[in-house]
Amino acid sequence: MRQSMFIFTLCGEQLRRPVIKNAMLCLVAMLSCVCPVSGTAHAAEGNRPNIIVIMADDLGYGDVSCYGATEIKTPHVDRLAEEGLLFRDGYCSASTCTPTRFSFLTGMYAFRQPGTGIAPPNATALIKPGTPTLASNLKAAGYATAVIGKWHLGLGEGDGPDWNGQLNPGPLEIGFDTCFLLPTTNDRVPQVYVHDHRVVDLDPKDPLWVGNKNPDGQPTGITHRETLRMNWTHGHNDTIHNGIGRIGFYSGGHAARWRDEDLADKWIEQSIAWLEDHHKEPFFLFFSSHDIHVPRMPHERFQGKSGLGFRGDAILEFDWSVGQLLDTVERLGIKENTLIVLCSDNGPVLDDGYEDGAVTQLGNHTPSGPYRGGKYSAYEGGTRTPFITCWPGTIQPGESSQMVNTIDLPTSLSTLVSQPIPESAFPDSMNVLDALLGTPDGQGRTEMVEQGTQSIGLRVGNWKLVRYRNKKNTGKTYTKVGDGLLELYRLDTDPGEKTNLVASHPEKVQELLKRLEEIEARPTRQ
Ligand SMILES: [Ca+2]
Repeated sequence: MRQSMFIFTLCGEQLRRPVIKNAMLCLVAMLSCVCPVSGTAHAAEGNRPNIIVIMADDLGYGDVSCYGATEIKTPHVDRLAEEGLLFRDGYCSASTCTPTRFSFLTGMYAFRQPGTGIAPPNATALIKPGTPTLASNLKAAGYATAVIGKWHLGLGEGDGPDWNGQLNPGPLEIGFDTCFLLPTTNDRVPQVYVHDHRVVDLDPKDPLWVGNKNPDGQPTGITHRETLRMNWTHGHNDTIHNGIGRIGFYSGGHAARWRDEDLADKWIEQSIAWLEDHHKEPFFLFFSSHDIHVPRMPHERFQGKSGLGFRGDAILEFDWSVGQLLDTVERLGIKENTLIVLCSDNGPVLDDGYEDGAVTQLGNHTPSGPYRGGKYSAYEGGTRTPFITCWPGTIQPGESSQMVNTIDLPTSLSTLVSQPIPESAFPDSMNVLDALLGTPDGQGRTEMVEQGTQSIGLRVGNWKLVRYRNKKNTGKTYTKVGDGLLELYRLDTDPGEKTNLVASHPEKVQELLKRLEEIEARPTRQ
């Protein structure tokens, strides 16, 4: 198993390259210095493509037109799919933000580490310095690394982030050269940017305070509800910023506060600048969009454009962001040496705390496509999400039914760049590189955990077990919670998970339950 990590696998007959072990890369690099236009040099470059992971926030399987959406058009995501490989069985590892992002970087199921649920505003760094991550391993391989956009994996240590001082540890302590962040989520305080270890534009005379209690009798979403320009439906009624109630309180830092409408433009501005600076060296950009998470307040130029309310408008803004990145890669002349992976951090939700038209203007739009559930859920709609890989000239355009997961990217991309994986790192991350590249015999996963907030799923082949905790969901969200503590489905004949087969297939239930308990007890990649 370990041996295979050092092997660059093959991609199409005309692109077939010799197996290259990591130790040979130095020799290849030396040769390429002498003969920069030789075939050997091109082979070496091909082993070290630039990597951009575009992660959407709360984007569902049915939210983009290349996955079947008919009520909204996403031409830029569609362009990526037309030039790349669209996965019908592409997943994120959990149905909420923090655990999927944690697993995407660490290659470990989030349930193994307590505190990796939805991180609160003052969460400290969930990934401790020195933990091997996808970023640290690509950095070790010589890649320039950056994360731009939403973080939501905590900053700092001890009692909480030092918002007025050094915000470390954070991304820079786990492998990123630089970061430009939305530190938590757009609905959680504070509404500021973080660049590397500092809040951007913070005036020391107006210090930033973040906490759980109203510090100064300031207006809140409860006391001044009538002043809000976007009403809340549950939660989201503490500090008011930009006319919108948030989760948590803060004071100060007024010069540093952003407008929701400007976030997407800022991520693109920062990303383009970073790509222009680093496009001549191997790079890894984690482009972490806040779209389409609540509060959905896209830039004015997208408002009202989808006809589906601000949720649809935010999808258009995300699609625009994808287009900007694709255009930049093309303009910089690195299109054929850049692998782009597009994914989401969890499935869709309509009412996630605000009245933004997502419910009332939904019309015939189906955010989860044919699948049941969405954000928070262990049903397919919670984790089966858009997943596209694109690498022109290497990945043949098409569709794939191989099962792949964002948790597999640390091992698979390390394998791609022939970077050895530290002992015990990425314990649940499988090497599905061949499947990601669409090689004819490339195999994806055979089994996979789908982590919800009140339930956990295990898919093995076409069988799917859902196991609930006793505590039931509040029912305030798009997610519908099932009746029993155990449910069993056949995804090939019942993709919508409508017919619970627990009673008729007790042996299969016990088989999958035993396997789930085994996985919970120890990592899946031995
Ligand atoms: Ca999310």
